[in-house]
Amino acid sequence: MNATSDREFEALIERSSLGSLGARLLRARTAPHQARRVREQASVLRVLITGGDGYCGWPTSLYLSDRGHDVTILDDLSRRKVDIELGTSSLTPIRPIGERLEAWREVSGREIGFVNLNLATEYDRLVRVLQDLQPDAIVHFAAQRAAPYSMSSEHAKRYTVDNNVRATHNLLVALVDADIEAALVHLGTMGVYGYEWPTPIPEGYLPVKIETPDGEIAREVPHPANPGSVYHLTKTLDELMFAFYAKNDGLRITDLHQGIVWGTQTSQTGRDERLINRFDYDGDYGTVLNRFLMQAAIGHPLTVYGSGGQTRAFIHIRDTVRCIEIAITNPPRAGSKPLVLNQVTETHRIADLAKMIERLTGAEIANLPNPRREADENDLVVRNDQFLELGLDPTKLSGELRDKDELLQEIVGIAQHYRDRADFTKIISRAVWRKGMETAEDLIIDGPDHPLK
Ligand code: USQ
Repeated sequence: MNATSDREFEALIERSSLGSLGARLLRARTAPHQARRVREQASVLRVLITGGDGYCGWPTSLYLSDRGHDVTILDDLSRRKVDIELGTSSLTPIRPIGERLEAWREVSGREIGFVNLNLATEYDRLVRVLQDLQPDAIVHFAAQRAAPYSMSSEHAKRYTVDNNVRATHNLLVALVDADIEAALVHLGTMGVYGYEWPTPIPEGYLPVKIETPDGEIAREVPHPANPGSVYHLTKTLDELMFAFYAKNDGLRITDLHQGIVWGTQTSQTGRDERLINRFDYDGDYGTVLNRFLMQAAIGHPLTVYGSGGQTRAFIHIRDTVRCIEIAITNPPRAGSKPLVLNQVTETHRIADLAKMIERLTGAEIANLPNPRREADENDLVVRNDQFLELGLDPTKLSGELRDKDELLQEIVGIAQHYRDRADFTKIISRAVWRKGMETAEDLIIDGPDHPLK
């Protein structure tokens, strides 16, 4: 069969709108590599999303499905199990994965496939899934992603390394084993660079000059890795594995060095309450800006660690999902080194974010002992030219005041709506970077006398 004939091409588009049914038909009738070329021309990709039940993975799965891609989620639902371990849960009521997918089918008319699989331990099944699915792109979110959790105990340190490193390595080996040419897009982190660098942080690679007996030579080397937690350490180990498999096996890999994500809803997750995204506010998994907005919503002081002079990179969840589509549709060529894109849109000092929310909501600010080992003050300037050149139009806090307030108020509103679900004893982080470091006491004890109850 001529895979690129007009008839086949039109038939592909027709089938792809049928979601996974169309994908199955296509698989049955076309050789995998021919089929991939046809789909790439149609810009309709078959995408496997590992970790597609999580905070970034779920909205990305819906966004890509909404954009016409044929999406399958692969997830072991471990994020839900960690909630049980920690005795906490998302502030927003997230539905079981089966209900989420059924709701999406009802709302959009599109199907998303689901495979319950642990990447770190179920290698043989993984190979079979890849052979069966023949994905064009794989978005690899699946990881234990909380820095405080990764530092909270010996168990958590070992779990984070065992789980994250084995998952990534198994995926790389399986891609080679199953002879899959898919573009692999990995959710890495800005934290691999550390947060201090004397010039703007480049995108993955650093030009260097080396003195040799024959004179100076110029090279480009991977940016020095400088992880600040066991979780961030796993992402630096991922980088080395990517460099090796790109060089040795020609895998096409994009590593996204993402900043701190904020926000909850995208236009897809907002369509039905059963599609709502996670909202983590607890001391381990809640990230700083979402935590501050939730704290403001329930009348809790904003938990600034130390002076708040830490500067970090940020991105809104709506930009995350857009960046992923840009990345899967612009992969590097086989034989290239991994493409690194800094997935950030702006940087802010933590104290400035707290002041911004104080002005907006009247919340109090509490400067608490910092449970982490990190610089009290740092400057951070990050290059993100590649995403801007590829068409990203960022959603920024540093934009017009009105837009900024609307974005922040939307999240405060969601947190207020679900505030009865909050467990006030889970807000203060108990994870410390070294034994003996101080943590704060609970600032507000929930109970019948609390003014918001
Ligand atoms: N912080 C506070 N108060 C809080 C929580 C955090 O002052 O209540 C401070 C922390 O000390 C830190 C900064 O805010 O200086 C960021 O902390 P975070 O918990 O928001 O983010 P982090 O632990 O760095 O990790 C998060 C995600 C991780 C991702 C990373 C991107 O959990 O998966 O990789 O952001 S980045 O930070 O750019 O490395």
